[in-house]
Amino acid sequence: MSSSAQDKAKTPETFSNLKVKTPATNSAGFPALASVIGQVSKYMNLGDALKISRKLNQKGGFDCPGCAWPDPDDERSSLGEYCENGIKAMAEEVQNKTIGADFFSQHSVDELASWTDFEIGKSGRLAEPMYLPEGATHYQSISWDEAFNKVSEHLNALESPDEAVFYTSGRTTNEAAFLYQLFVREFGTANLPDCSNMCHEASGKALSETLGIGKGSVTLDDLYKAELVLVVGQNPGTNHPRMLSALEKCKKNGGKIVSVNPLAEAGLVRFTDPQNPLKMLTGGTKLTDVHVPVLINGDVAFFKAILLKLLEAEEETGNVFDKDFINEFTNGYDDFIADLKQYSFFDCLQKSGVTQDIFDRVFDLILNHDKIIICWAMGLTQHENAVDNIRELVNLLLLKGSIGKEGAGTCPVRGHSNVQGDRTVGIWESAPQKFLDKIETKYGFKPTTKHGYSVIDAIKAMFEKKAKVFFGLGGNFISAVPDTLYSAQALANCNLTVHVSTKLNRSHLVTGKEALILPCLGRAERDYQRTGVQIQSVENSMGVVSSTKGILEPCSNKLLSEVAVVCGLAHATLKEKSKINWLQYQDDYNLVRKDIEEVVDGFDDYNSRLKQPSGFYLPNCARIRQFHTQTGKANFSINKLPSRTLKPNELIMMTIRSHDQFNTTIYGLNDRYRGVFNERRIVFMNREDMNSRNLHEQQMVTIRSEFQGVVRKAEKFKAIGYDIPKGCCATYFPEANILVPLDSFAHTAKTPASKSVAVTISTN
Ligand SMILES: Nc1nc2c(c(=O)[nH]1)N[C@H]1C(S)=C(S)[C@@H](COP(=O)(O)OP(=O)(O)OC[C@H]3O[C@@H](n4cnc5c(=O)[nH]c(N)nc54)[C@H](O)[C@@H]3O)O[C@H]1N2
Ligand SMILES: Nc1nc2c(c(=O)[nH]1)N[C@H]1C(S)=C(S)[C@@H](COP(=O)(O)OP(=O)(O)OC[C@H]3O[C@@H](n4cnc5c(=O)[nH]c(N)nc54)[C@H](O)[C@@H]3O)O[C@H]1N2
Ligand SMILES: [Mo]
Repeated sequence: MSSSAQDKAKTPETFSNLKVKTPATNSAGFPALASVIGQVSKYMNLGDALKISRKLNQKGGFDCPGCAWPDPDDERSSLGEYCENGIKAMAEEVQNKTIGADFFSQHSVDELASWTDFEIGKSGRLAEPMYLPEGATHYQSISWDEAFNKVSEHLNALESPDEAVFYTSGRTTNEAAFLYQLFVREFGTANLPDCSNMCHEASGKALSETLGIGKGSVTLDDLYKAELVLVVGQNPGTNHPRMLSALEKCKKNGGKIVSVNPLAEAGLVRFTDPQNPLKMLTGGTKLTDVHVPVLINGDVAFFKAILLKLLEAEEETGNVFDKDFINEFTNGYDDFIADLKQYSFFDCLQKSGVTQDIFDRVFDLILNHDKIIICWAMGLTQHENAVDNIRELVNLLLLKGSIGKEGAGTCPVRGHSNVQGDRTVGIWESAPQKFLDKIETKYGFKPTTKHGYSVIDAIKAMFEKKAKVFFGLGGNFISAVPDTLYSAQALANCNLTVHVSTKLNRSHLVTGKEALILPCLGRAERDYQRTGVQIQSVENSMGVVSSTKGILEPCSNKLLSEVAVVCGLAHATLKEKSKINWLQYQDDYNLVRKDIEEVVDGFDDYNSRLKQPSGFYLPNCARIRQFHTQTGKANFSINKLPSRTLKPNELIMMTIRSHDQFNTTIYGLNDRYRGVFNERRIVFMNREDMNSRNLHEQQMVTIRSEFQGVVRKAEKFKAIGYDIPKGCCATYFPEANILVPLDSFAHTAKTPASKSVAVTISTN
């Protein structure tokens, strides 16, 4: 009998040879180069590796699929604006092995599901479309035409278009994303959940409400010029390595850096630029001036304590707040101050877990500087009160007038390389009416105004059989989403699950009754179409749109570009009902960009401006102190301290990334900076918490989370003593997703609260 969807969704509980060393205090440098060379030599051929390292993130080159950190506008390093994890991302994509019909006939779906994520990822690039018929044990090959027809049959057989779910991961380019949402809307639904729902949705919500734009306000140049940068809930040394060069530049210009994080992440302590040979020998730059080891979810408490002391200083001296800015540009100041006064400084400080001494040092820096930038990522967005976390930071910036001026502002650091662009061009389950109206005007059909499913809603709908077809444009849905076992059942309940992918992943193995894998070109590959080789475009974390062009030959001649997949699917599904000539777009992507220009604001002269070597900036109202909120001003907000209380034996757990992974893609088994080697099933614990539970180093434990009366269990994790605040612990994503309750999410944003899971840890 074949194993259940739930068994296949779980990461296998196998162990290698765990080694634990002292965590690093320096990032990049020689070990980073060694790691890159190791990765490249194992999985890529050398010619490709050299071509890639010269073109990665270069003007006229291709955009690194690693992260959304921007490239410098002016000079770029001759070695390539590469970083260790960028090269690892490429090595993963440009593997010299491919898999097709032979591979799938040798390995059943059950067998593949018993492999670790690391092994699954290393099997090679997907080389041809594959189909899993109902009841079959193995995938078999299928032609593209048949595959499109299968999807079309299922979609057209639904009682309502709302019974289909169309997921997007954030690597999809603007061109493919725009066409995809257009197809979905013409098909008749707004069920467009995306990885952003699990990522920066809370930032988008908080920033739209307070500043009138769901994106950050700063440019790279602002970062260089900031007097003070707060890096809150983010681990750039691993997840945005190129950000460290920008922070180094800021320091050289006299800027100060504070990190607010339960962990003293190595990348933020000291940085050795791998592109600077002299620095490699002299040991690099100390980056962080003050590290604040806040408790998990202690950020509102910490920043409220700062706000209270600022208010006290303002009341004494009258020169702390930027009153001109507050009067002219903001709304809600009096209510905000009245609310703030109800809180006690000592209570807030105590709840943040930060000592008075560290508090004082950070407070002095904030008090004495006006050009402040706050950067943040998942440490703030993946909590139930995530929107409050971010609004409280905005309150601080507003008091200091640190918005819309040089060297100051908001900097939510995005994850996937085009997650921001996908939203800009319409991947949005609750798109604004203005956008829908423009679609109607341009194409002559009326898009539904009903809001579609976000990720969490989509999982529930599939579980309840209200949604019956799942289509994923990129990503690895089952491993990325919370509540693995529930979500596995949700996918298994579907009639059809389809994934457009570059690489095999667990989502191909946890299927509906039937399943399809549609293999597509990766970023690095040349995209040949009827009018020649196509370029595409992406938007980085700071709102710069630039081109990306593949340079390697495709790894198989049976791959389609994502644009071609969407066009083929739309053509097959909508047929003569469609108002759109779908196939023209795949011949010439300039036509897609012309349409985007007509429908989305800010893309004037898209095709010609895309030829500019560094791309172009999209308009950003907050950057110029225009606040497109309901009040027309920047809004102060009132945020409560989180009210959650833990039971006496509970710890609060965050699920984080190791240094050797890109989300659910596992590059290797090491987390070098944190000193962990050869293993991922570990839980980082405070040593006192280990002692009080009688746990010794590397003891095998079971982790349980209890939420609304339901207990979830993850077995076989090894406990490791680590410098993490008492009461807090950490595990890796995706191994621990089984513990994240589906119903624990950010209020109003629905971002799963995967950084605050209440757990117990025991030996049985
Ligand atoms: N190499 C590599 N690069 C990546 C990715 C990858 O997996 N690998 N993923 C990409 C994606 S999609 C994203 S979204 C980003 C993610 O980038 P990050 O957000 O940096 O990734 P996480 O590992 O989730 O780290 C969150 C950090 O927040 C801290 N933290 C957790 N809880 C709290 C809290 O309550 N308060 C505070 N102040 N800090 C907290 C953790 O200690 C950790 O340092 O990176 C992108 N870039
Ligand atoms: N517990 C916990 N859960 C989390 C998080 C967490 O911190 N903790 N982080 C969340 C976050 S921030 C995010 S963004 C999500 C990520 O969720 P996803 O975006 O769904 O996951 P990824 O692992 O990035 O997807 C990897 C897969 O994408 C495919 N792929 C790679 N490149 C391409 C391409 O160019 N085109 C296509 N079509 N496919 C491609 C490959 O097949 C690969 O297996 O996970 C979320 N889940
Ligand atoms: Mo993300």
